[in-house]
Amino acid sequence: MTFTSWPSELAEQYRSEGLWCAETFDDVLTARASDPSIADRTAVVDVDRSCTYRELDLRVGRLAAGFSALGIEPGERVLLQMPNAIEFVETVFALFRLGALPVFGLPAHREAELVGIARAADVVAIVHPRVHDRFDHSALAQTVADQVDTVRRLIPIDTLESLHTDPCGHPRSEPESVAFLQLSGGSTGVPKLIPRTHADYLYSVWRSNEVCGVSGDTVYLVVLPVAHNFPMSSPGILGALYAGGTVVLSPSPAPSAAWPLVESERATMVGLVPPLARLWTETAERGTTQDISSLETIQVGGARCPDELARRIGPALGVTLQQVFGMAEGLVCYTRLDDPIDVVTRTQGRPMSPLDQLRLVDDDGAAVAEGPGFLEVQGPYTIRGYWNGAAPASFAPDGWYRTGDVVEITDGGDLVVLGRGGDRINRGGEKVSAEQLEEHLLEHPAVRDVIVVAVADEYLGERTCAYVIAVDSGEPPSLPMLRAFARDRGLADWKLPDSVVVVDGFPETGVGKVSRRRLREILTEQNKPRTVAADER
Ligand code: OOB
Repeated sequence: MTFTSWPSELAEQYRSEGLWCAETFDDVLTARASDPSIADRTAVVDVDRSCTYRELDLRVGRLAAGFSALGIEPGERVLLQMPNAIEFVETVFALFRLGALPVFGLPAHREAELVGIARAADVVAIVHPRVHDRFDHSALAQTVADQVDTVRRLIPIDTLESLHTDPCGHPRSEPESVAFLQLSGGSTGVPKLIPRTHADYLYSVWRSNEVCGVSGDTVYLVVLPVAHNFPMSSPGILGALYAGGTVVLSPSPAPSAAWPLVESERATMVGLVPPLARLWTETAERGTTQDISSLETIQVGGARCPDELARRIGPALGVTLQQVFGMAEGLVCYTRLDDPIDVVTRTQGRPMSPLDQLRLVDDDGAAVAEGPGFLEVQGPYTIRGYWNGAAPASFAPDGWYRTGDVVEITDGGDLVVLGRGGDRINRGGEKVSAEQLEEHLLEHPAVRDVIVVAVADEYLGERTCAYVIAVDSGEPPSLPMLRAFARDRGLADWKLPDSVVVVDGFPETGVGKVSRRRLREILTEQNKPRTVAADER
């Protein structure tokens, strides 16, 4: 079983109430490109070029035919590792047209992640840059292909143009079939791939547009990695394209790169993670000559936005702040654009759909009347299982998704995200699995045992700290040593430990063997009042 569908009564309700429609992403592009009032508007802009809806549609047709000529079949999976540029949008829509499934890797992923993803999804091809940010992605793609038998084709981005050929017919995808695979943040061993259908994802896109006020006049700027669920669909590039607006792709989130694009393209909306929101706010507070007055809404999500920062964003940047608490598995909560300032600065908003159902449970899964509690959810765009049934414990026996987030719900129905139980560290929006990092560090010859926990960080919110018990002899493990080791094992940079503390032993609880999870909790608790030194920066 690759995909777990919704219970039939719920699916029927979502259809009959008009949430799931008989439309695919390819239908949307075709419709916009053949609408005379939209066809010649700019659909996508990057630093090199731009294209209209009509041009995008034509190029997508030619690329889809090219992928087909390469032997890529409907239903097959293609791993994308693509930076923020127009080719990403063209490739995704070409795969939709063909009925093949994009799998959304990130440019920062390295061998450990990509091999895991390629295997779990049985990908047949990888689309990759040759070199990006001084890193050799061709060599990386080749390493992945050497280890994963299903990979038949490596497609460097600069060869996409040469694949273009005369469009040919492709069978239309079923609206309720899987459109693509997203990645779950902080995956361990086998990556958790998230199958999203056209119908469920399109609903989340158009409902996001309603909540976020997206229209044909919206110019949506992408500064986060475009393949991430937040800039993809909340309301993201798909929202802007659905509405007939314009997508602007910035290669970097730094004000020095992104603000000139805001000025030249008159961008109206952007999604940021909290550390970036802080950087943008501080840069604006110091004063800028760049004209960013076209910006109307700044969304902040991916990690908890500190209240103090939330209060400064609007005044500093002359925008309305919208907090977004979402997950690639589904549920997205937004503060509303007309919410009182208190709600906008102190909460992470409320579910976008009236048919989202939330419940709070305790450690044992029992319902708690009053929060805080672990959030569980089911709804019209929240998955019921990972691809191939991976990590079944992430779903309750009745199919609700266990988010792992500890939240409180205010009297007004807004969520306040308090943190997570367990093993995931949220490094300014980038998720790190403590378990995965521990597995890698345990392979180091100088490490006898290790527990990875989150420690508070002023800028990132959280960062990683590895508590290490060293082997008896030899040089004790140091931070540079362990970072280099983890990097060589193919971990993405953001997952390398930020600090290391060598300890003689782990806390005793007096009840015999303690689980790694419990140890993480104890060490996290011990950590709270002080910050750990030994930082590389
Ligand atoms: C977004 O998606 P993912 O899949 O990378 O991460 C989801 C997790 C949530 O379960 C939560 O732990 C954390 O990220 N998170 C937040 C948050 N937004 C996400 N924690 C506190 N406050 C927030 N505002 O991160 C994502 C997907 C769609 C839209 C926005 C973010």
